[in-house]
Amino acid sequence: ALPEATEIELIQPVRPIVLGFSQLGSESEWRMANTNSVKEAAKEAGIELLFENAEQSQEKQFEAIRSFIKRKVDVIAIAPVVHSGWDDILTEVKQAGIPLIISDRSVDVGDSSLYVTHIGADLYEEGRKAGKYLVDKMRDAAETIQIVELRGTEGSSPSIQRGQGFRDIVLKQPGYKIMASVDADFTFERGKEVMSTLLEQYGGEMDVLFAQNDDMALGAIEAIEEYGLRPGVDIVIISVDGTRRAFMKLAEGKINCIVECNPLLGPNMMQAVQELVAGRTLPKRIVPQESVYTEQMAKKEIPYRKY
Ligand code: GYE
Repeated sequence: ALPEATEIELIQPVRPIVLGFSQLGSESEWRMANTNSVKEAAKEAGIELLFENAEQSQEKQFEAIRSFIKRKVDVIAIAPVVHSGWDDILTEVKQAGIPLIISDRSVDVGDSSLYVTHIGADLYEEGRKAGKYLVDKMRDAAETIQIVELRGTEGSSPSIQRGQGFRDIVLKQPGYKIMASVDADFTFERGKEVMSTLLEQYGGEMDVLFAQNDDMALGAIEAIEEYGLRPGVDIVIISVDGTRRAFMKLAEGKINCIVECNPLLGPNMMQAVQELVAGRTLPKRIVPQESVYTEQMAKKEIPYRKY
């Protein structure tokens, strides 16, 4: 016998949730881990993911978001390349009635109802943690401590907020001086290039390098070694992220401190997507757990690093 109408309905597959995700680029190992985490978590949750890589262009992110609106996705998520300039496009999303998740970096918008939730690390606190490590390490230093900073992408929230957090700790102390602060785009190549130039300029005068991510720190380590100085010894190095590769340098004593920033945001994002589709409300801010690691802790931690 033919099944009843209601039974036919029951065996129809449910339409999967569709998520459009505008990723800002692929500049660093952190970013690759973040992308993989989102892709894997979507697969696991049975969510259909439309993934667009904007290659560091806000304009490309606008295009991706507009294409998601056109395709009437259920939820949009963005990892915004820069901090400002989002009001108009997010208003378009809101008018289309699509809930929006901000992932990783924050946005500076006049109306916070333009997004539902922001899932990502406390980037300002990361800068403060880096500063606190330095102040503790240098507590017995007699002379002025000369710092160089490698900044990430210009105008990006991690660069602005890590830089601010770091300054809010170290510049409150007597005897700290930031002698140079230069953009190096969160990449290995630029980190190496900029550090070489700074070494030519300042030579052995610098005591500390604060690299706003691991890729730049790893590039800078090569530059320091080529220049004939010992990273981690002649120049104290503090970095942010906590990639496996950076942990190896931490274990070797070539990096002195890593402030962890967790890129594995995929599972949190998928959970948020499912809850939004189910009509639930979410907290405005979701922050993953993060630690600070020093040389002594590095070897023990390496086998557990997931990125
Ligand atoms: O620290 C860096 C990446 O936005 C927190 O972006 C992220 C940062 C991360 O390129 O490695």
